[in-house]
Amino acid sequence: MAEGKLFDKILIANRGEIAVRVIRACRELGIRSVGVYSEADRAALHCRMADEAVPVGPAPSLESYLNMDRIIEAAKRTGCRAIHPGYGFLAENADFCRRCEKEDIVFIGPNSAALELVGDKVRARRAMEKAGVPIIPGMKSVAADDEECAAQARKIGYPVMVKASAGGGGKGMRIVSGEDELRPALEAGRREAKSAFGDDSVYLEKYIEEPRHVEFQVLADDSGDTVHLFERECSIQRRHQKIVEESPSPALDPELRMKMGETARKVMMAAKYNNAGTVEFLLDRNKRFYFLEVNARLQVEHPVTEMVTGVDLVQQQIGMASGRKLSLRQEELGQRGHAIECRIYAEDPTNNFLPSPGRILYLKEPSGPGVRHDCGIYSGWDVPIHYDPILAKLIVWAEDREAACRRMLSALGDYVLLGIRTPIPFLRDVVRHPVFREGKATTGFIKEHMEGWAAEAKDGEKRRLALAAAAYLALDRKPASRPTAGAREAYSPWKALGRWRQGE
Ligand code: MV4
Repeated sequence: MAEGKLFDKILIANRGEIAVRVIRACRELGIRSVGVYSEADRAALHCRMADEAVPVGPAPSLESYLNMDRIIEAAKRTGCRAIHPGYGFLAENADFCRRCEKEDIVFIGPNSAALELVGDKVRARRAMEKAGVPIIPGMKSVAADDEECAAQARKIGYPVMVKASAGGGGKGMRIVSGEDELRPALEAGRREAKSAFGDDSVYLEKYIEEPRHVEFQVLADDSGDTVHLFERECSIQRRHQKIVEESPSPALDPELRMKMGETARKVMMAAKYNNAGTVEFLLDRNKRFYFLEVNARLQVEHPVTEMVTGVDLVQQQIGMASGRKLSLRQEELGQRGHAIECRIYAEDPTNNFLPSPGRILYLKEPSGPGVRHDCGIYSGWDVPIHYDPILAKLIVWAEDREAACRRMLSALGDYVLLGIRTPIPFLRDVVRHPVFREGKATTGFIKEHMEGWAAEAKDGEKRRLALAAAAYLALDRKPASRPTAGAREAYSPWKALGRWRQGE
């Protein structure tokens, strides 16, 4: 990235670990950062790390992080010429993007027309088919009436899937295995889509059984120069929430990777897309791939791409948004080693992954060679209930996949977070699972192989947590002292921790 002056100051319209991630990129580029916070986030880590922080309203996100007027006003008041939206909140909101364009504030993301096109799944499918991109067989316009759907479904062949045109994230989706199920599925899909997106348009696609989810990272500058930064495998999901991601995907060989990468570039060029974005594909059993959708934002799992390509995606986003041309060339990009990310949510894996807000009593972050912890919390802070429960991400890099799995297990074993429940013990069992370990997991993995986990793990987990809690409280309160001669062997917190690490 040469030439072109960067912004002096950027407002980050987000919170938590992603706000912290963007602040770091700003610092490294010599750009001042302005954070925003709701009343529940006064003491949040991102506020403490930003050069300045501005209040934007009460705790509910509709009144703060989603409040476009307050965010734009905050940018103007603090002299920011650009806004980074992170992920979630306003990141894929075409109205917000357009408001920024009108106010002469640079939205660090794609242009509003591209955002609009990829946000409309049916329109995107048509555009991609026209561009010669393989799409899932199915309808090219929204369903008019149930009769037409029944005819279409027969033509596509059961099983089919009802999908919301405004959709994403699995909302409004229904699997239909035969004609008798079609009407109720359409009805349910429409109802769910209406309440989630305010738009009840649905359409039908052929249902792909047990697909893998493989996505490609793309960067495109304002002149249309477009490169891909290879793939991320994101098949380990629970109810459409990703849990573990990695790069490279164990399902691709060099030839397929090249084909999919070229297709991803074609998708973005057809959408006249700029800045950073992701092209999602489904990969079926026979390794045929289909375009699914475009994620028009920096994604939660972007670090695995950064670790294997050595490219800082947030710095690239900022550079391109300030008008710089891409200096990366496709032929010079490659993947080195293997990276895995585990998401640390405030959720209780022993209790149906219910949210687990509360005070962080103790946090010991894992570290060591090839270990990265993208974190939005600190010890003593209260995790609010109002937002997405993601607290942090643990990312490891190693020379190959097996070494990365071992490094992840070691780091998860070192990770101590007390006060709230987290899925750390669940994540360890995912990474230890032979199906995952062989790289054979599909999107059905959690349901098929981890369903009974809570019942089996509950007591053991409680004991282990109690052990770790006792050990750390003892460490915190009692500085190590030399045992007096003849005294009975004292309780050793370190030994207790050793047992915790071994997963006893
Ligand atoms: C599908 C599919 C099977 N066949 N479409 C889920 C989220 C949404 N973005 C698309 N999704 C799917 N679409 C057809 N025609 C299966 C899924 C799916 C899935 C996709 C990616 C990752 C995890 C998933 C879990 C369940 C279902």
